[in-house]
Amino acid sequence: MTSSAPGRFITFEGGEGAGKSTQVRLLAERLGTRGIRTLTTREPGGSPRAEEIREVILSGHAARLGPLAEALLFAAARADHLASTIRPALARGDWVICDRFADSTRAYQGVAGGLEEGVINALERLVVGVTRPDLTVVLDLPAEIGLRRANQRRGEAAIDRFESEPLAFHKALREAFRSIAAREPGRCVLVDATGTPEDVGQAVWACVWSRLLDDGAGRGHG
Ligand code: Z5A
Repeated sequence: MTSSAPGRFITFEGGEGAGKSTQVRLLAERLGTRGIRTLTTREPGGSPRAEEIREVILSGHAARLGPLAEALLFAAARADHLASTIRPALARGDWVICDRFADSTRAYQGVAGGLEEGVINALERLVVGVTRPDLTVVLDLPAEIGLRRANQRRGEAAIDRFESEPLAFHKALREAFRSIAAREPGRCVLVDATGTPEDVGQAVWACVWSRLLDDGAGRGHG
């Protein structure tokens, strides 16, 4: 379940406004103070070509093609992101911290969007291959709170493709992420995201420490 490259690969997952971008930044700062070189990135996007695909998806134009075509676009963006950004960074020994990754396809296009699990599995095998995260932090938050946070942050800007889905969709997403975390406890950790950014950051750090840094004698390494 770990990537084959020397760096470490950490992903953050969760519903809208769960605080993923905030926690990606806080974790990178914290690892930086320990002298660990990090690369922060996001999906969809994270490479110039994948960012172009991101624009198409989030504009909502791809939605009318249906869930399979939308999932294929996410997969195309991910393939380029992995080839251009993630795998080279891991090969250099950097720690890669990614805001969303393959579990988002599983939750959004699969569970909440209705795309068959077999299709999602096949795409994941094809695109992700062995470059699976060493650790996935699932930020868990009631959908209503996450949407409120996302709305406050957006202000007057236009609502995007997924934010415009009904509350039931966002509730299904939360359950999807919770069930992914429960199914893969070796890779995933569920973190309560209702506290302050600092509280959540502390909980995230405790997971990263125990899963990836603790050498067993309390000194840590990396
Ligand atoms: N998607 C998909 O369908 N399939 C896929 O395979 C992939 C993605 C990879 C990308 O949108 C969309 O693509 C996404 C899923 C779909 N759905 N949507 N929309 P995006 O990248 O534009 O947005 P996002 O990934 O959903 O993130 P977000 O909703 O923008 O929020 P966030 O990164 O989780 O949270 P944040 O930006 O850190 O915080 C949001 C606000 O809350 C902000 O004002 C913060 O200051 C505040 N905040 C953060 N933490 C806290 C705490 N702890 N307390 C209070 N306030 C907080």
